[in-house]
Amino acid sequence: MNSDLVNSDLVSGDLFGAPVIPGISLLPGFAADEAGLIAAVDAVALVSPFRVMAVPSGAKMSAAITNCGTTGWVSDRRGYRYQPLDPQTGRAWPEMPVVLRDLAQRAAAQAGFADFTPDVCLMNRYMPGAKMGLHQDRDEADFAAPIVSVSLGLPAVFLWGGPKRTDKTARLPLASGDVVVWGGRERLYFHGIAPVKPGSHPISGAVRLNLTFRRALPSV
Ligand code: MD3
Ligand code: FE
Repeated sequence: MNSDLVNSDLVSGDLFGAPVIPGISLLPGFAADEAGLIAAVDAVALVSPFRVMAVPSGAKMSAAITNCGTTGWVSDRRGYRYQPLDPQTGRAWPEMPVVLRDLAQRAAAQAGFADFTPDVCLMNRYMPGAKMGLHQDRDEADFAAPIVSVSLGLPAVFLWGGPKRTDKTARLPLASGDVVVWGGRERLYFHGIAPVKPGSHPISGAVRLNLTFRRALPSV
């Protein structure tokens, strides 16, 4: 499935951002203010630093993560969950910066999700060689809400599978400033990130950042 996917298949099909593939909208370069967004990430990381988390097997993830918003995604030997306190600081996660929330809401609206109210932004930081294995995002309460993904810094190849782990994966290059909105049934598809290639980005240096805006807790 998806074996013939190319970048242009995902580009919004009309001026109003209606997706060609239901449930997915690629908005190339939508995150234009890379410097302002990276500065907002840096401010969050001053309060809740990026850290490498363990997964239930005991292995370490290869990307470092942090969160902002009213809750945050965490992983440890006990499993995956959202929790309101940063386990490393014992304090609330930092508030979601307005420039980040505003970007996510504008991207969601462009993709047809007018009332997206994210309560968390999960931030992934990849050094060259870091990757993310195929997985589903299913720790959120409401799969009807989309996930808005913002890529900054070094480019990466996004691996996009299907509803089953064994489904064939397509490769989609993601550049700094690209935004993808995932909704509909594709919201639960397997996906991952190929090892990030060495390189340097003028603002982030040898780092790729990915921000995913999510609705983790029930909205009612
Ligand atoms: C498709 N992050 O944090 S973002 C993750 O680039 C994650 O760091 C990757 O997968 C990254 O969970 C990919 C794009 C993305 C995020 C969530 C999705 C694609 C998705 C959820 C469902 C389907
Ligand atoms: Fe994911």
